[in-house]
Amino acid sequence: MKKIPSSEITPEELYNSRRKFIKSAFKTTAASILISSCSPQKSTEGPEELESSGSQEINKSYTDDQGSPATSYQDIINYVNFYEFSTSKSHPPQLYDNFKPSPWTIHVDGFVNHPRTFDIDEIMNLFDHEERVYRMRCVEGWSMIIPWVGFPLKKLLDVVEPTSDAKYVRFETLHDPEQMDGQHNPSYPWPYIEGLRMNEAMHDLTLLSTGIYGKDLQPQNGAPIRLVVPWKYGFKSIKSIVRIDLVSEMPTSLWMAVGPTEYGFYSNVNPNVNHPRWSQASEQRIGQSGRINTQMFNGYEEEVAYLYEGMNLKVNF
Ligand SMILES: Nc1nc2c(c(=O)[nH]1)N[C@H]1C(S)=C(S)[C@@H](COP(=O)(O)O)O[C@H]1N2
Ligand SMILES: [Mo]
Repeated sequence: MKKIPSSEITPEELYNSRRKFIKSAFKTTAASILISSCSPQKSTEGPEELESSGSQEINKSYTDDQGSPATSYQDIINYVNFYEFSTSKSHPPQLYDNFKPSPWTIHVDGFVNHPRTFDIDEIMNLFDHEERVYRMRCVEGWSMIIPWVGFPLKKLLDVVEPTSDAKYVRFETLHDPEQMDGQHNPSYPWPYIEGLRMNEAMHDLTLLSTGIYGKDLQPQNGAPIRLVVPWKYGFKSIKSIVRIDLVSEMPTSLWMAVGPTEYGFYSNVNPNVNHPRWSQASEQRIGQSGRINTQMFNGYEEEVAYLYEGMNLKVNF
């Protein structure tokens, strides 16, 4: 048995301790299959190949809460939106040559009792990581099912203790054009910003993720840590976070700034509210042919609809 390949950027020792830690937090059979499965080790830089029979087994054992199988690891790492690197969805591995996801810190500040700077390794050890298989629906009309490794954002917020003035959470991606070449593109007001209302941020479905399929996040998926909000369009799930601020006013996200008539703050997946330039009624599941119907709140209506009671979802898009 070869061991699971580490991400190229993580020192072996740290990698092993992370894996040990994550392994101990796993509860499902699927997770233990993954941990003990064979996958090829690649010596070169770049996305790992998982075209083995082992990965097929992995894929089969991962299903979302509706029984749909997870998207292949290959598709998840090769079909991405990460404008800090490129506006194209397929990224050549050299794009990440200058990107350093380690060392990495996240500053958490604003209306909190205990402002704090977390080192990424501290985060790996402070919070029990678990696996969550979520649907991910991009506003462009495609979707995936992704087995995340992560922990509820609430756990981190509980540590810093938001005060009663905190109404929203504002997230910020690394801004360093030396590391992320796409940030030389002047069409976007870098850094990438996203936000959640307090009760959205505290919802149990809302994750901070550090891995996919049991491996550390690849740069293109938002290494070393990114947000995952499965009932909202994918762009809310901000990648490579360096700051989290508890604020009193609704943050202006990058997409709100770029296209205020096309992208709202809430951006809940809603098949009845079309994008001004295309329908949101259906979606293409990556790796499958044809289109499937898009579900209200991306299929998480039972869990999250109460957050928006009394709100006009067509106006507050
Ligand atoms: N910082 C940052 N976060 C980002 C993006 C981005 O360009 N920059 N793209 C978003 C979009 S549009 C989507 S659909 C998801 C895609 O996540 P994935 O590529 O890991 O599937 O990331 C979101 N997070
Ligand atoms: Mo997206």
